[in-house]
Amino acid sequence: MAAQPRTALRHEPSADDDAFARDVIGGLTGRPKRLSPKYFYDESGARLFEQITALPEYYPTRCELSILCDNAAAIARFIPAGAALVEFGSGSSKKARCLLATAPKISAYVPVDISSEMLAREAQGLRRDYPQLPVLPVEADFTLPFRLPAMLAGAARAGFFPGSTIGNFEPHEGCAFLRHARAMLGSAATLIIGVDLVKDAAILNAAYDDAAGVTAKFNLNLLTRINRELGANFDLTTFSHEAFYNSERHRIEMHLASKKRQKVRVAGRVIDFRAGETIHTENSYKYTLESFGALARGAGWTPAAVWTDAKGYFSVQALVAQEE
Ligand code: AVI
Repeated sequence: MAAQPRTALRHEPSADDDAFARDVIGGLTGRPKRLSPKYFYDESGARLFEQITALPEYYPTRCELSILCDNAAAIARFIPAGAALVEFGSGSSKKARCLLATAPKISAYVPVDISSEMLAREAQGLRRDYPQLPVLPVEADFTLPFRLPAMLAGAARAGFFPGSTIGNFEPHEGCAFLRHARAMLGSAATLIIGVDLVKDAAILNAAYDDAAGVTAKFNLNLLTRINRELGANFDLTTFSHEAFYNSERHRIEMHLASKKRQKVRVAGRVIDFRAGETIHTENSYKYTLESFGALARGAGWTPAAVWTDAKGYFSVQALVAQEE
């Protein structure tokens, strides 16, 4: 399941809590132990992720913004005239603004996000800055099927999926997401997507294990969240952040490693850790232009154009829907 950077809602007990408890217990009693990266983004996690995007070592956000701004006119040419722009996991809509500023033919902007607070705040700002543009927010988990506003019936649609969030999906899940986006956007659609690229391992390792320790805090915050929401007793000083590039699987792996043999209570269960045992918390897949092209083709899209930064670290790609 992909991570979804977002602003968290105030915590109130809900059916989601049961799902969280079930997922955490299932993940910690499995072998190897794992937790879904979607749980990184409580209020503190969302704040820490914002800090990560500004770190000197974390190149993806800076590279993608500069690609979008430097090539906005060329990218906008792939958005069909009169199309609605649907952004999956819109967050602050900062990146979409590059496109909105240069693509006057967009008929509506449809930010899709799980956080209603974030959606309401950003929609207000966008309506102020683009008074002619209908902004139609949709509160939804974009990884699951959801309905587009009825107003869009019959309109051409272009998707926007920046941030290389596709990299947090397992490749088969990424393929399923691209298929679902293709079905939702229709046969005349374009998808503008940010994809992080394979590169020197030292650059990747630094991006996910920064000198200031912000990514370590982001990773460890998952244990703080489990302590708070599931009454667990993780001692954070006994776990360490590990991040490394797995060159065989083309992915950064993040783990939390237990520094000693210990028992931890979680939601009424006792979980045993061996010294050095890890909880696998995230994968961030990196693609080549060829490997991502193959994934896209297999999901019903044809790669039509690619833009990269000068160092070739990151790509923004235009995909067009294949004929049925
Ligand atoms: C949200 N996602 C694309 C980030 C990434 O680079 O995989 C999440 C992240 N994890 C650690 N640093 C950033």
